[in-house]
Amino acid sequence: MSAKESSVEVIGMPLDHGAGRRGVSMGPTAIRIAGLEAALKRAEIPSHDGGDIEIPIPETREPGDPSQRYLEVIETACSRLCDRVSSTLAAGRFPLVLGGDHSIAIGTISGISAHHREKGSTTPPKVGLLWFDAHADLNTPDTSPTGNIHGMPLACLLGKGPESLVGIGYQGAKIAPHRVAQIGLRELDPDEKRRILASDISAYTMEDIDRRGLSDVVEEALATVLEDCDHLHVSFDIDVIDPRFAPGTGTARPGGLTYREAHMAMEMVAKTEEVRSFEMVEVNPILDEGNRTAEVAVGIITSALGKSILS
Ligand SMILES: [Mn+2]
Repeated sequence: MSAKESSVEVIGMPLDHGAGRRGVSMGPTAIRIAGLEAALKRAEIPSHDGGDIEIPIPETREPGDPSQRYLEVIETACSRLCDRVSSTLAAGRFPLVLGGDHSIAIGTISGISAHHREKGSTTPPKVGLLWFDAHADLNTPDTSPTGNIHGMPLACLLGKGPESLVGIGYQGAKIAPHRVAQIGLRELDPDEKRRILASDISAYTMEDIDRRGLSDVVEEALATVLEDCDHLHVSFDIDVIDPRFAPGTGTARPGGLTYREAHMAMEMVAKTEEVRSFEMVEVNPILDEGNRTAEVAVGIITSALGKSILS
């Protein structure tokens, strides 16, 4: 079942408490204004916009512990998202989550995992994850240089991090490291490097992509995550794309994927017809030029959900 066959449920997650810079809470609006609904319609992908998850504004809250800033707000918001994602899947629909900063992946993937755990044979369930990102997002409060939780979601999902976040959906790891492939890495903290090397995560840096070519890397990553897999999720941090093409993001870093490379990767992902959910994160219209980063995001989403150039 691909996005074309099942109806897409758009879920806005305007959360920016996990990021160091404000404004990514306007990502869902920017992506809608960039024409998401019309683009899905043109690609003949049936969709329904379910609106946004309710989130308090940061001005009404204190950040709290500086090593895990805004933990409570993020926990509450991600628990709500978790419920929405699992009920969307239970209804046989395709969750398309619009962030928001990358901490929202804790909610999205916990929801996917909780849904499959109810009927699956393994814990964590057989959820494959493709993580497109310049960063590994594998920090924990004791290693994070900033205390910003958007640098920690993958660690939380693997079972390491603040207990309240590891406990969303159910207590414990939501995904197995050998079912995770990270693509586009180019800015890692020393502890993150050690964590990747000591784990079963498949990690592809920009150097790997430069040397081997992106299609080779994506093909290998897909083969890894699709092996004995019940659900493939794609988490797409817009900062994986080079800032020449997608400048509107809080942690922009030169040396990323080109516009065409990002599309080719999504086209390869779509061709598998195995993707069951997708999230787009870190689009920040305050840092953008016009709304061009959100426009790029719309193109990426429609490619991933099955719009090909000739078919
Ligand atoms: Mn990220």
